[in-house]
Order: sequence, then C-alpha cells, then structure tokens
Amino acid sequence: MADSVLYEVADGLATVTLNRPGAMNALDTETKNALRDSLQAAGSDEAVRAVLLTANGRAFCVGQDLKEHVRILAEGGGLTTVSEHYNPITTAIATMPKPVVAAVNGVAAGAGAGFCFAADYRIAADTAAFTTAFTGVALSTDSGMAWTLQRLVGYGTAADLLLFPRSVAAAEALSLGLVHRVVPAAELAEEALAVARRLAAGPTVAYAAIKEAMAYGAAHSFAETLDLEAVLQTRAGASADHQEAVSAFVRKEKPRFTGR
Ligand code: T3D
Repeated sequence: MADSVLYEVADGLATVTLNRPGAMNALDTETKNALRDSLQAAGSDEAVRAVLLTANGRAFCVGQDLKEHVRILAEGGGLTTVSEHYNPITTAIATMPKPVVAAVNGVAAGAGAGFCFAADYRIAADTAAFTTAFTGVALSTDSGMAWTLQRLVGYGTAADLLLFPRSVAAAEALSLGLVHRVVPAAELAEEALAVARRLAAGPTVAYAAIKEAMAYGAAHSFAETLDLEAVLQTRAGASADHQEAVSAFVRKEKPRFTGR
C-alpha cells in the first residue's frame, strides 16, 4: 500500500489511516487507489472483524484533491474517478460484513464527508467539522451522499446542506445526527479505538446481519424486510457466537465471541 494510506491489522481490527497531512488528506489518485484497496482488503479478510477509518493531521479529508483535479482537466482527462474510486470505496465501507467506525479528527469535506456518512458509527473530535462542498466546485453528489445524508438528517436538512454547503461544526453535527459522539480532540484516538475494539471483539455474524438488514430495510417494504430478517436471524442463530452468548448467559458469565 502507498504511504498516503496506512493499513494495519491487530486483534481483529483493521485500522485504515489517511496519511497526507500536508495536503489535508486530499484525495489524489495514489491515495484513492490505496484507500480503495485497503478497504476492500479489510472487507474480504475474515480475520478482520471491524474497521477503524481515521486520518493523520489537522483534517480528516478535504475530498477530491482539487490541485491534481485541475491538472487532469487541463490535460483533457475525463471524470472517471467516481466509478474507479469513490463508488468502490463507499461500497466497501457501506457493505462490508463488519462494522466500520469513522474517527473524524478534523474537517471532512466532499467525498471525505461522504466516506464518514457511509460508515456505521461516527465519533468526532470537538474540533471536527463537515461540509458537503460539492456545489462549491459546481459538482453534484458522489460517495453515496445522496443516499446517506438524507437518511441521517432527513430530506429537508440534506437538501439545505447540499444546496448551501457550509461548515457544520462538531456540536451541530451531533445535534443533527451526523455523528454519534463528540469527544475532546485529545481523547479521540483513544475513544475511537475503544469503540472499534469493542466491535472487533463482538458477534461479527450478528453485526453483518444487522448491517445487511438495515441497508435492505432502507429501500424495501416492511413485509420484504421481515422476510429478510427471518433469513438473517436464522444465520445469526446458527453462529457459534450465538451458542456462546446464550450458554454464557445461563452460566452468568461474560461471553467470549470468536466472530463465527
Ligand atoms: O472527478 C470528479 O468526479 C471529482 C469528484 C469530487 C469529489 C469531491 O470530493 S468534490 C469536493 C472537493 N473538496 C472541496 O471542494 C473542499 C475545498 N476546501 C475547502 O472548502 C476548505 O479548504 C475546507 C473547508 C475543507 C478547509 O478550510 P480551512 O480554512 O481549514 O483550510 P484552507 O485554508 O481552505 O486550506 C488549507 C490548504 O489545504 C490550502 O492549501 P495551501 O494554500 O496551504 O497550499 C488549500 O488549498 C488546501 N486544500 C483544501 N482543500 C483542498 C485543498 N487542496 C486540494 N484539494 C482540496 N480539496
């Protein structure tokens, strides 16, 4: 993997760290390739039971690297990055069968914000901020934001944030439902790691089923969702972790989940 994205796996947790702090983690081609490949690797590695997505420096990610983008446009290059990068990256985050935690250490703009919104859990530093940014550079949405944002904050607020991009500070992001928790900046790394480690030590089959059921339920009828829940609950009920959980309950002990 390129240095612009760091990837490490320990104790069932994959940590993916955007690492272009001097460029506010702007997404140039090398970074997008490495981020896509890292997330896809984490998604398909059975030893990985949760993913922590974070960044080094004062920003989380300011979206497309506009300096590189200008050069590509000047050379007559087409806008192929959505299908080559943003769609696979967001798909990996949203659909991998394990929870993804975004630890938002600073500003998240454009596709950078889109990646956060696609994650399953968002914890932000009190110094973080979000901006949709797209219309500021005369672009439409990408990175799934047309789908995720309205589900997080409702259609009206999503339309406001997309049509009139502004910096939404962490405290407002919490009240809008854009993030789950806000913590002091100095405590973000530790708090986010604790959340991600807890998920990495949890019932992975059940988490995967919940993720799949919620995504399905967001776009299907109640009756259709009940049908899928029946299938997925059967799968979770057949897992070793379910056996362990109920027998530990009866023994009045804490369950030890293996993710199987
Ligand atoms: O092909 C396609 O389909 C394109 C797909 C695009 C997907 C997208 O993500 S579109 C959205 C792209 N992102 C933006 O439009 C955000 C632009 N940046 C900003 O609005 C602001 O910089 C921020 C609100 C994010 C942060 O503001 P602030 O005041 O904290 O920092 P700053 O002073 O504006 O920027 C600091 C430096 O970062 C500065 O560089 P310099 O002057 O020190 O050399 C600035 O140019 C650079 N920077 C910020 N954002 C980007 C960037 N450089 C390249 N690309 C950026 N996106």
